[in-house]
Amino acid sequence: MMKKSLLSTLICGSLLACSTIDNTPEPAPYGALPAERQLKWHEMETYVLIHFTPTTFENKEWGYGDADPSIFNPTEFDANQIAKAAADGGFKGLVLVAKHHDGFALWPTKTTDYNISKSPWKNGQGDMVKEFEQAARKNGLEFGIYCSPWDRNFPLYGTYEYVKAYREQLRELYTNYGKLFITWFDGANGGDGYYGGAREQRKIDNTTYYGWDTTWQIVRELQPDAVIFNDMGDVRWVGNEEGYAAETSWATFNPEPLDGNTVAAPGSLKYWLSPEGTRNGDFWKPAECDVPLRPGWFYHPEQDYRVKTPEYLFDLYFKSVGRGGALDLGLSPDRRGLLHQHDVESLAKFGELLKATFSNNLAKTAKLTASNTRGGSRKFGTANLTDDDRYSYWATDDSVTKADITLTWKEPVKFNIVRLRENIKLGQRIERIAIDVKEGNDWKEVAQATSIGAQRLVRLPQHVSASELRVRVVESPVSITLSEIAVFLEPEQKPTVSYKLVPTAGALDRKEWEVVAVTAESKDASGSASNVLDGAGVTFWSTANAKSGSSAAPQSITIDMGAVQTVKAFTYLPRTDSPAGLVNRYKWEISKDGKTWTSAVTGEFSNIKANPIEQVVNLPAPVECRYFRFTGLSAVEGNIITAAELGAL
Ligand code: FUL
Repeated sequence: MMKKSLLSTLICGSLLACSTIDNTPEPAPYGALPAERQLKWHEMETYVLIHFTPTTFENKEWGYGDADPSIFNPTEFDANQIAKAAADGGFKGLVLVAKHHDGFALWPTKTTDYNISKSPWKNGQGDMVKEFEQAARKNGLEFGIYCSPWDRNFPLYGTYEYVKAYREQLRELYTNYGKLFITWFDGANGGDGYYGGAREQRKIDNTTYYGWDTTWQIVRELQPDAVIFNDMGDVRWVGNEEGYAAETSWATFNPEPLDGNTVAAPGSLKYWLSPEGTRNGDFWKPAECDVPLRPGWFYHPEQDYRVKTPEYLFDLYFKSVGRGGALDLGLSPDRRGLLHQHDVESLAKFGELLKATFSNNLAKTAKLTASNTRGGSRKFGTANLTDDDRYSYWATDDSVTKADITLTWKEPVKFNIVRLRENIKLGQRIERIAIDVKEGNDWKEVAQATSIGAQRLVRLPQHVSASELRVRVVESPVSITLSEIAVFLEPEQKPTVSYKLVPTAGALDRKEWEVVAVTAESKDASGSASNVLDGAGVTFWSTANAKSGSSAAPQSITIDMGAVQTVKAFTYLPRTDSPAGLVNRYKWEISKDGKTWTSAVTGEFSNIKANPIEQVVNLPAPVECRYFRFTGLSAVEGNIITAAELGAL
């Protein structure tokens, strides 16, 4: 060290360039750090996830694995229309579900006959993975692949033979479709399926069955730059399918096994810790916030009017990307093989909103002053905060863990968004910040935020006009290394309209309806059967009983609609506060007189645990009835039955 500084003094004495030599050392990194592939993933921020398989043609969310490949015949399929709509929405990547739980491969794989070559599409000569890859690249999008570990078609699912075939599928996918930015591994696993005609339930131990360490070596070997989406991989599931992280959301995360288990595994960990992550956790595992543009991941014609609005998507952007995660938006081509016009329009307007908001960074016209700059050095000066480089940064001295930056404009500016980024190559350091604006001679605090990391968007509820703005780092365990302060004005703040406010088209009026029988109901009013008709959504019928013992599935509830009606579909709204008692297998029976009953429909509510949205069950043909009896045959958890609302269309 001594020698080095002596040397620089000597050089300084003799050369004019001495003022550019700056020996101020970089701060030491803090905690778990992101890998290069994770840095690239953070920079992307948003991408889409496409579900399109025979399941689309069955109007289901999870194919059972028994659909005849002949139904997969999209007559107007155009990957470019889909990729372009995503690009217009400002998305940076496209992830294709190359194989979903139904086991149908969208590429001509050698590992199973249940694949695209058996479909009439392009006379069995097509490769849909290739078409999506090419369309993505043509539209400037990175490409990624989801290949479901669970396979409800494969005859030998549950044995090692399947694991071998699955690994081979990954090899094919990671070899033939260029560079991937993400490999997506779902947590849903095991259960009922066709399995080559066995039609049975197969349980696997998801902590050991897939041999993830060996399986993921294939990603590292063939796609070293791709992140692995999975709680045990590089990017964690945020723990819900509604697209938001917690208000405080750390990029570091320690997956914890469920009580009674010794190891955490995909689909079997304390996922309720995922929205927030783990402060000072051992692994850099930022959150991916996945959410479909419509209620379901697959296309259903009855959801054509339930497409999320551009304003709703914009709000989700703040709750995902703005909390240091990424937004993964599900798109579902319809049976033509195109995105519905409503989806295209919503994406385009969302893209316009992003552009109109984030293209003019007002911080670039401000003068920035820092209360402390590391070593008084330019290298760590405030100019780094507005240069659009995520890794050049303003830093403080090691002893300084509280500091502020003031932005001053010659004239007052109007804004409502402040974007902050840390140089995450040095870890997630800052604990908490506050934002003040100058009113007259006084500072007024307008916001506080935690967990800055790769990106934190602070969105003020109202436009603010000020010529001075201050960002105060209130708490940090180590010196501060902030790479960006940006300030934006959201053009027009519209109320966030949720698709959830749009009632399901054709819902029958329930004013005259009455619960006339129930096999069991909770003794507490909170679990009363009448809750299924109260329209509240949050209250529910439950067969759980703390005192007298719960009543196990199956359980039924009978409703009198007051008069004979024509019904074309029944609806079940699940509770959303807990997975206990969420029905996954159901039966609906109907009657005209309440005495003679016939079966109307039986089936499965797929994916209800991860995505507890209203389930619409279309009947094979419209029926005339006055009474219906709903039976919850089994539940995803808890062996009780619950229902928040029951209805009919
Ligand atoms: C879930 C799956 O079970 C859904 O079907 C969907 O693919 C979603 C993205 O992940 O867990």
